[in-house]
Amino acid sequence: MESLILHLHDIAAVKFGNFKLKSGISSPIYIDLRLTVSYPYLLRQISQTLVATVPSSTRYDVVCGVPYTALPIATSISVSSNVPMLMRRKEVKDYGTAKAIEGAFTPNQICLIVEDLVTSGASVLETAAPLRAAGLKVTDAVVIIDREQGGRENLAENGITLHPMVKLTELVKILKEKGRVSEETEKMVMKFLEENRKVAMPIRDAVAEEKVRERIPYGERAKMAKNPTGKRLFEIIVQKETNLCLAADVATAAELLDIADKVGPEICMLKTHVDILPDFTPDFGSKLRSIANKHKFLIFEDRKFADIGNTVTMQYEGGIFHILDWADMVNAHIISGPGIVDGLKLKGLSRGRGLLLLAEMSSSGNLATGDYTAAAVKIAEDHPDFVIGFISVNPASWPGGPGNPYLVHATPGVQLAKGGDALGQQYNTPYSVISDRGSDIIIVGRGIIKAANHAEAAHEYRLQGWNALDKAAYVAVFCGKPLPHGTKCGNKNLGCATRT
Ligand code: S5P
Repeated sequence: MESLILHLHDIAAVKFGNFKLKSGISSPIYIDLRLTVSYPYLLRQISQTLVATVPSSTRYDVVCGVPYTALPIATSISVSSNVPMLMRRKEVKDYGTAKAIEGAFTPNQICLIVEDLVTSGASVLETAAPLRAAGLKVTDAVVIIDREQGGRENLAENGITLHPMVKLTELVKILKEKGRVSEETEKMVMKFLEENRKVAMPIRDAVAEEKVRERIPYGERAKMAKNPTGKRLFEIIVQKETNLCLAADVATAAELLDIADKVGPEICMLKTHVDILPDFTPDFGSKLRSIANKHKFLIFEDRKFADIGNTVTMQYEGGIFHILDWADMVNAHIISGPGIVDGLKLKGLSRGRGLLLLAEMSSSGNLATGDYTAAAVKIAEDHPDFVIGFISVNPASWPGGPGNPYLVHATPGVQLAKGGDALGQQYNTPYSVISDRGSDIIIVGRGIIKAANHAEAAHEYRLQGWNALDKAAYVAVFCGKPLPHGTKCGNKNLGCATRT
């Protein structure tokens, strides 16, 4: 390993000086392992050392490199160890086969992730997510250099053991011992690493974190809900152990009903845009209702009403869609003022329907921020019998936090990796939405719709959304009684072996 490190220094893959990092901070050390592709002997040496770094007790059937730097390294491991390789696409194609993972594999095979440099572990997680969604098991990752900035801990939290070939502090020590860097440089680098040990960890606003942590279990919130649909939603989340809503944005009603039946067991809610279905027929509502009853999920027509109270009463009840007859809940903008809630309530309340208010939006440059969001909260709290919650994006950041516990938060713009589309949509991960941003429900559209296997993809999102819940805060739901913070609940989805 020592000779390998000296080689990396020889080719300037590890450099000392004063470098400006992507994050804006100045670093006395710079690592660029992309250079290794120009040195076949080095690539071979790296792959052999990496294979030896993984404990012999660790089993894996395939390897997958984190794009792009680790791709040639994974290829070299694959060729020299005769282990098949998979490739993860960074950009999933929106057409053709739309596969996130290229290569041949069978479900439940174990995939070892190969990475060049780990800081927070985020890129390893971004590669693990689509592998897991495709049915592979990801339990271990091997990396050339661990910067020791929280990556090991972050990955462990996500069920991945990190095997570093060398830690950055060890690497610097070796270079110092071999006379490649001065004592002064060594000290400077060590000081820099110490000071920046936590920079790459997600930094949460302490107040927001506290508010999220104080969240009350869904079971308790069901009891507080003043609207029957809101109550039922919390109950379904608890009973089915899912906080996933499918945004069923598909081409036809036939396709929608088919997906609803397949994905039904995984979701608490199914969201429709009924006006995009060219084959809509008057019996669509009753057909979807019977699937919803069979799998126990609620139907949310994402109608985004925005007009004055009188107009929305007609839009809700009439036209060709008769939304009021089949949708458990709808949503509305508050741009026209509180009269819109009164109008929808006039029709929906006696039928036990509920309403979500758009307090924030996921698209870039949207205007639902600050005072507008605060106004949505006020209107919701003025109508506790009808408004069941919000479409929101970051309720933990609101001045009052996520607010009244009987109100639910459902968040769109969710995919396994952060990013966006070409038309302004912005994506956050299930973990970030539920754990950092304090939401309750993840709304996932293309992340599931574009997957080769809808049910499998939905299952992966369900696990990610559910596991992101603050475990200690939710134990009471499952154990039937409040338990102290940090006590295990016995729920298998929350990582406990037996029910207590
Ligand atoms: O702010 C919003 C509000 C909604 S309801 N941003 C959104 O994306 N939505 C809806 O969520 C949107 O209409 C779509 O149906 C879904 C997101 O789909 P995806 O394919 O981007 O996951």
